[in-house]
Amino acid sequence: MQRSSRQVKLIENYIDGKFVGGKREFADVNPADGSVIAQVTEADREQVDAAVQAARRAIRGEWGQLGVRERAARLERIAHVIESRFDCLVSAEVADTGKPVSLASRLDVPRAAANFRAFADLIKSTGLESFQTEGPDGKRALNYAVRKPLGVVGIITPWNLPLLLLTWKVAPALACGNTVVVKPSEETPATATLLAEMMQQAGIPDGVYNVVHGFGPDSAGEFLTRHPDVNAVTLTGESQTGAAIMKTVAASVKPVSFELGGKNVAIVFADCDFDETVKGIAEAIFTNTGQVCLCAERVYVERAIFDRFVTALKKKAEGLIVGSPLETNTDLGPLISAQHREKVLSYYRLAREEGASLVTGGGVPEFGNSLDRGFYIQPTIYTGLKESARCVKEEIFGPVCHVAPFDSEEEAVNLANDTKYGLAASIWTTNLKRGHRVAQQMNVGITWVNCWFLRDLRTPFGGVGLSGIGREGGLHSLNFYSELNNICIRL
Ligand code: NAD
Ligand code: 6OD
Repeated sequence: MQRSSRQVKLIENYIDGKFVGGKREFADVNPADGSVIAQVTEADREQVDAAVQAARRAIRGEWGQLGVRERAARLERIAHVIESRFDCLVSAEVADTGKPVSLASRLDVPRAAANFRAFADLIKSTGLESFQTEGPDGKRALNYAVRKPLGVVGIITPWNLPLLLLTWKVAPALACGNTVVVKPSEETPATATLLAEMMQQAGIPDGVYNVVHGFGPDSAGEFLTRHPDVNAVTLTGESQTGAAIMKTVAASVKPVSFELGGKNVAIVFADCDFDETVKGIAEAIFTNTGQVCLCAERVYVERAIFDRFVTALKKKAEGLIVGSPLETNTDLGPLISAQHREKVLSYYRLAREEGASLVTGGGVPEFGNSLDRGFYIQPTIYTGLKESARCVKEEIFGPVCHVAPFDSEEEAVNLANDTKYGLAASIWTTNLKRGHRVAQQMNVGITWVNCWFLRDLRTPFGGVGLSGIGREGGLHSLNFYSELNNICIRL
């Protein structure tokens, strides 16, 4: 519940079907103007334990007895409740993240409902493999597998697409019959908490969905991942957070799924559909103020069109409206926090030190009103950096890219793959043979050709290298969120 009898709202933990306060609180800040939206209760070790124990009990209760059809029906009900409270979720997401209301309405909230529907459909329709086996004695046996829940799943999520990324994990976890304890980002606690109310409305039994608020190390995140009764951990976040959690869970050998950072590439060939490509690349760089793990921060353009392309991209960037997330024509809201803006600005300074030429942006916009208290930043384009520059190698996670020319397909592939990350790539060409050929050489989990962030929830999603471990999406999610028990019967 979000109590509002005090000066600001209180966002509480949700444990065993009840909203519970605690000893310590922290502020939830609106990035659009720096105002405090709410105080948030930080879960201590005992509360995280209470959430995990509630989740354990819930598996043994009504939830654990439900058949697949009824579980799927409950997921569909959650999707329905999300849609019925669409505006409330949009407002909460916009206030927490500063993302434009148009983006939250188009992407975040519809995807939350779609996540539940997709996994409700999938769990109903997915079969499992079976084999007729001939033993050494010539006698036959039948092998078949059954899917069982893992148990209690710890779900840790970031601030950039809070509800979308939370439901992306909660939906398949519940579809497989697990119970969950979720730890949303400390920057964006609101929609995970609203979802708790929606779980109640949808008839999800107490203890199946629990929310603990707080930070990572020595706080709710670490207490959850370290808990011996948590059977699996799934994280979306920074690569170094994945490394820290991996250490924490190593002793108990818990399964992990990690969706981590990226330094994504876009490759533009001279034969691309020029206008469509400029539009598509601008989206790939600037959507959500560059705070999407899939955003392109490295753009390689075939030399024949390099100057024309940079000029067109500059024009596009300069036409973007940076402003209040509440205005329907705003393209870019603020960054998530003052601290994150300082990090992105430090890269803007570093780019200059590393010898970049600034094409556009590079600073902070001035509004002359209350928005100056928000964490806004200019969309920024650089050229001229060496490939070894830190700005070309490190994830910045802001509305910024570096554009560089290439002379051959082979060179473009080598440049694209010269990174420790490996999340997403996009390739822009009207030569589809080339599109397939180059796509298949990308060392990433997801490659788009002539599009970006076009999602089908049944497809594998994840990264290689520093970008993650494992794949979620469709059957891959079902396989992560369940244990397969193979049964062999002598016939
Ligand atoms: P973050 O790693 O700082 O935080 C993510 C979550 O992990 C938060 O809830 C945080 O409290 C928690 N956490 C941090 N340290 C922890 C620890 N030691 N133990 C347990 N929990 C801990 O990430 P962020 O800043 O919130 O999000 C931005 C990052 O997420 C970027 O690197 C971005 O690329 C990545 N991301 C990846 C994907 C993907 O699908 N691959 C999607 C979105 C964001
Ligand atoms: O679309 C998705 O399923 C997904 N996981 C998107 C991740 C976006 C990263 O910020």
